[in-house]
Amino acid sequence: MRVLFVFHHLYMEPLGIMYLSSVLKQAGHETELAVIKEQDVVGAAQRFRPDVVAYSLHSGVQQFHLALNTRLKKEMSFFAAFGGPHPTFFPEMIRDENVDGLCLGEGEDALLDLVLRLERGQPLDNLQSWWLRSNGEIQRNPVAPLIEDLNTLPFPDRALMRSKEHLLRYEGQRSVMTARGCPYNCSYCFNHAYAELYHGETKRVRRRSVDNVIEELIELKLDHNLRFVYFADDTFNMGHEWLAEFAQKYPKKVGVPFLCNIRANLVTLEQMRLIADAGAHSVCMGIETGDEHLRNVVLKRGMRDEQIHQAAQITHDLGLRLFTTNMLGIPTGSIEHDLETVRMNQRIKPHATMVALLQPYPRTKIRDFAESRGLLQGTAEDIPSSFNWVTLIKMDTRERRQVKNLRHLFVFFVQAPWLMPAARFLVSLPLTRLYEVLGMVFNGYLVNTHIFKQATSFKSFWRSIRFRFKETWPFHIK
Ligand code: B12
Ligand code: SF4
Repeated sequence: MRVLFVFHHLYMEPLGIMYLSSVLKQAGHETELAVIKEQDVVGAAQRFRPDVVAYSLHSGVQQFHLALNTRLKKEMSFFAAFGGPHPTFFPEMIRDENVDGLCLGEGEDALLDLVLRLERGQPLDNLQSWWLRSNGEIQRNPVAPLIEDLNTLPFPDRALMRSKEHLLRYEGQRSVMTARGCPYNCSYCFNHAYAELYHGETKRVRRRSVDNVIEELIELKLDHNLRFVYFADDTFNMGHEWLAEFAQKYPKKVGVPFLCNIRANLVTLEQMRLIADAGAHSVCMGIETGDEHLRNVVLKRGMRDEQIHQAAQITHDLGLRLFTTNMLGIPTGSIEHDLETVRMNQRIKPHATMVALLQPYPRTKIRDFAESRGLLQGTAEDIPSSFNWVTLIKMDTRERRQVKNLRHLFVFFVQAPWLMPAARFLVSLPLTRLYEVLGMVFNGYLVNTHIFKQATSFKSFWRSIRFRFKETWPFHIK
């Protein structure tokens, strides 16, 4: 069978579809990838003649995917399969009459089962994890259990990306996941909703063995121009024994600098030393908000100010680069709370920051919270493709301008605290577009050079700026 994956926009390697592609190829099927923002997807599909078109999407890009699918359906006949975070948390999208089926949750076994049934011409009854449309009826099947042993999975299909390398943001960087899942329940994140979907039946966090991870990395080192690794695990700093073994093997067998995500409340000097000894170059730590009440009561982060300060201090002491993630426009918060987030970053001195406006994604607790307080506007269909600029949290015009401006100026206030006395004035000016460009250029520079260890060349700088701008371009069918 021929399966065409469709993805909206490349930035880092899309590990989800790369895993799906590997599983299909292992079973003898053919796969291809078409990227909406870069390619004529209709032409690519006409050339490849897929039996299945597999769309992978997050919330915000669904309308475009549905329109593209309708267009493709007019040109050729295929099974239209949808999966990824949006269909998982908003399966109501099956109402679109051109969606043949959508997969909730993990997709490896589910997609393989579907393709096998289609190949054999068997009926699609009781296909676990799928909502299917047949003869105008919707069949809703329960999710299959999560894959317990991740070592049984083949490595992600890097060959799928071979002709698309130039579309990724960073040259020589590979994404790798050592684990799936996170034990925390932050109200804005998909993890608690995922646990509900699986009714707590499978272990929430599953981690590959160190040897299995190292084997993948050795392959990457041999076959690809591996210069930097991004461990995309939700929370990397878990499991002392695992980290100790990793710290012992990674430097000898791989020895390439990496970035990983950490949670401040789990940080200890001993554990961070293991991560540093393994060869980490940078760590990404979620601050989200400088206000402890908002952080713990509204966002359910379970993390005190003191823990954040200590974790940052340890990171600096070990010579690691610190990257923080932050959110503005949190429901029931105000510009004062957002300025507190700036102040916290000033105190802990990150090398670069990432700032987004809080986006209440479908099935998240923060969405219910915002709705119950009358702070939600629009529906799941109104979510924009990126949460960095537009949010469905209700604000008046003045507040919205302040929050957007602060988002763009955040990096300047953090790196140059002497600007703070002018902060309230600067964020009130109608200069959003100018701030956006300035912030994008300055923060892009800091992220590239400090966090992802890219050369300070004009080429690498231009490549990343081009990506940031491209993310904001509207979709169109070529
Ligand atoms: C790494 C990451 C990124 C990276 C790279 C994303 C990429 N292009 O791959 C970066 C930092 C660029 C990023 C950006 C964004 N991300 Co992101 N990201 C993640 C993260 C942490 C890991 C993704 C991953 O590789 N997962 C591992 C793979 C194995 O899982 P998967 O992708 O879900 O795929 C599995 C299933 O979903 C399913 N599946 C997927 N597609 C399909 C298709 C079919 C047909 C089938 C059958 C099954 C199927 O099978 C796969 C294998 O089991 C996830 C959280 C998470 N842990 O998943 C958030 C997450 C996906 N991101 C999210 C968001 C919102 C974004 C942004 C929109 C944020 C923004 N800046 O505006 C952007 C999107 C920009 C873009 N162009 O992609 C949300 C999505 C929420 C939602 N309801 O849609 C998530 C869930 C985090 C969260 N907030 O809860 N992200
Ligand atoms: S710690 Fe990170 S990945 Fe885990 S639930 Fe919270 S936001 Fe999600």
